[in-house]
Amino acid sequence: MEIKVMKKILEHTEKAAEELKMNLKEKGVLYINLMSSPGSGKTTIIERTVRELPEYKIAVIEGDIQTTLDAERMAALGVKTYQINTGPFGGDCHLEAPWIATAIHEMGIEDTDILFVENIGNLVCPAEFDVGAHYNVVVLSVTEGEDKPLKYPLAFKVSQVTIISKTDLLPHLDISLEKLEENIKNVNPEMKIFPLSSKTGEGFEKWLEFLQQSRKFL
Ligand SMILES: Nc1nc2c(ncn2[C@@H]2O[C@H](COP(=O)(O)OP(=O)(O)O)[C@@H](O)[C@H]2O)c(=O)[nH]1
Ligand SMILES: [Mg+2]
Repeated sequence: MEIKVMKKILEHTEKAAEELKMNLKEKGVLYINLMSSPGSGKTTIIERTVRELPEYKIAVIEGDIQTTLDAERMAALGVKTYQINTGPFGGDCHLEAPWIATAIHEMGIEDTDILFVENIGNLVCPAEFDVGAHYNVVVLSVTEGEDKPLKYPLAFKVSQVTIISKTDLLPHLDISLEKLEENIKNVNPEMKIFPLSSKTGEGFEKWLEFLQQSRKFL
């Protein structure tokens, strides 16, 4: 009996993910799910992307356990935004497709070109739940060390893109970018990797080009 209930919930979540993927594609909305540990630079990447792509209508769903701080950063840019807080209902460390579907329904997605979901900050739980994104993007900052793709492989296995963020800090660190990229490729040989800095804009154009091409050929 218990097993039946669990299966039902999982089926519901998987169905919602599939529907989101399909519906947003039909509507011409590129759907990107950003995952990373807290502080890797997800919100800052979205902020710079919004500024650099003024011709695109961008919507953002923010996932956090508490606070509307990230949604406030988005609202300050005039971006359509919606905050999901999991704190009031158990403090989940990930977002699920049905909640995103509800957020989309409530905020409205008409005339949107790109939807970013900023998942809850950690490299473990979000990777376990398919939210139906067209691309899962894992963000890893250079301060986190070369070994993280090996220690948290699932996030890298379920993602198609890795952003290596904060490259402006490289001169202050001992990390080897080469070794980091090698570790990522060992976990996922197909991974597209974009090293960039949201602060200086170095490497950012390749990420923007990826978004533009993905939106065009959705
Ligand atoms: N030096 C540097 N700092 C950055 C960069 N991107 C983000 N940060 C800083 O890293 C901290 C966390 O960034 P945030 O975008 O809030 O991370 P999030 O928790 O993943 O959304 C903030 O203090 C940012 O200013 C970057 O490219 N270079
Ligand atoms: Mg954030």
